[in-house]
Amino acid sequence: LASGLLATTLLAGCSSADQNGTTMPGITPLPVSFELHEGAAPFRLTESTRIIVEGDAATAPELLAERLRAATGWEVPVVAAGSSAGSSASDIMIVVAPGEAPDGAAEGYTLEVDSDGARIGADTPAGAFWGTQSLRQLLPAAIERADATEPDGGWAAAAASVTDAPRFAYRAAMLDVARHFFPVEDVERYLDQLALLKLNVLHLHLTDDQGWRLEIPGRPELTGIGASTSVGGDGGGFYTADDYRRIVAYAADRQITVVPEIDLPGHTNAALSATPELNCDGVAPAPYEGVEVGFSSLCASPERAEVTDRFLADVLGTVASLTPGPYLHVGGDESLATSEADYLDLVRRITAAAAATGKTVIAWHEAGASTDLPEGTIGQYWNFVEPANDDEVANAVSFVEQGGALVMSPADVAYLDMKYVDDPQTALGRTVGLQWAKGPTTLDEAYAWEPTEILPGVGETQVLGIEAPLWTETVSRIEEVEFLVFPRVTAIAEIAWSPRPDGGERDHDAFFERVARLGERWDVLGVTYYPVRGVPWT
Ligand code: TNX
Repeated sequence: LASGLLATTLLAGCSSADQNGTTMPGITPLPVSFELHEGAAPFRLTESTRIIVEGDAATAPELLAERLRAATGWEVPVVAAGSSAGSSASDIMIVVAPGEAPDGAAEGYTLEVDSDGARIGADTPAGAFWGTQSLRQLLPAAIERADATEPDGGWAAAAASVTDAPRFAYRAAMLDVARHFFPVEDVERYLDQLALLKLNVLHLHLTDDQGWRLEIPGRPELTGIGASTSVGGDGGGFYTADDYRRIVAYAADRQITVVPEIDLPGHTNAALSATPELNCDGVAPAPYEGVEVGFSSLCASPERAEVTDRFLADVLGTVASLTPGPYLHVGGDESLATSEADYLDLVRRITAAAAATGKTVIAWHEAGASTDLPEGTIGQYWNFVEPANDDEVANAVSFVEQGGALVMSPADVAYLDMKYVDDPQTALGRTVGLQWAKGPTTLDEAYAWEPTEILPGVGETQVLGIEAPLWTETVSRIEEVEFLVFPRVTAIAEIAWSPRPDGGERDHDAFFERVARLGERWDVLGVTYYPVRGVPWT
């Protein structure tokens, strides 16, 4: 750790270019330890570079090879260790074996880069994959290209030693595909960019008042009329079971777990409009294309119990069976159309149906009002860094009291759909985002909070992780999603991955410097981002 702090200090003090004109590298999120061997000869990719694999590194070697091949035009074969003569100075070794990761950390890795070669060591394929993402960030931004053009200075990576492992196990971004629908290709593009930041969870908000986005066998009406709308009449859409499987597989290849959310019992107008018998009065409401919240609910009445419970079992059973990951998110937020007693009854039945699938249940923190949560249910806190009132705190802490933990998403710092200061226009010529939390959110604010200091009794071991949600009431195209997400999601990724700084103070200048380095990569990748003030963009 000491060497990591040293390197951080060195990086912070440096201008972004050294005397050869090459850009000082940075790795985001900041590793536990990152030591640049200044003055030492760099590692260089050459026409004969190979990726040599020992142990099971899953997709990490091939995905790295694809990137290097596209950028360099070279062959970059992936070979098994021992199948050829020893490694040479331009090779990349990836070793997955017990004892390789620091302290045996499940997602940890070591990375050694110098003129004798590059080597990644990890205990798991996940660790190996995160190691390749760090190596990628040590190479010039041109490594993100696909036109085989060597940059000035060649394909060099500064000599460095990295020892790294994440602080939190759950490092998430959420995409709301209900208010506006985003096709599989958009989600894959999003996953690519999350992987670069070592985020390992994609929470998909699959249903809301404005749309139902996942095919459920035997219930075609849900993806019929239920998927026909979105906010503002921008058209509908949904994922077939195969589409969803493609997303899950693409994510898994990048060590990302998909957490599906079916938002219940509120935020259900799409389901109610498609299924008359779910309504207390048996009458389906019209589809909804506005942006109000809190007006819809499943029916708690005993006369609807059978049909409602069958719906819950069908839907949650299907989603669970399509999802290899351990989690199932059942919403629970903003159920303002039910009495407290009805809400508690519905939450009990919903979470029980979800737990019956064998998954670990996740719910927005309001659901902590229930004392009947299945053992280990995870709460997602979305109130503010300074909680607005005692109820928000009590509901959130209730998950811990019932044997669970929390994912922290305080809206005033982690909500990516909050506006930027200056309210800039997107390429489509409109301003986007909301400001109900605490007004616009700056990159500084997104970076300047500590997840273990928000709720009493919710410290390091009760925080499962951090999530940055992106609600899509105001954005309909993936470019606009990216505009809101980048660069602010980097702050969330770093709080989730990097060690809590000594003394608690984060180094904003050094962080902004590294965000500028990411900006060079996003430029090459064609990722849309808003060049916020304060970052030394180049
Ligand atoms: C609150 S956060 C909501 C969403 C909105 C979002 C907009 C939460 C659990 N519910 O329904 O889309 O605010 O920022």
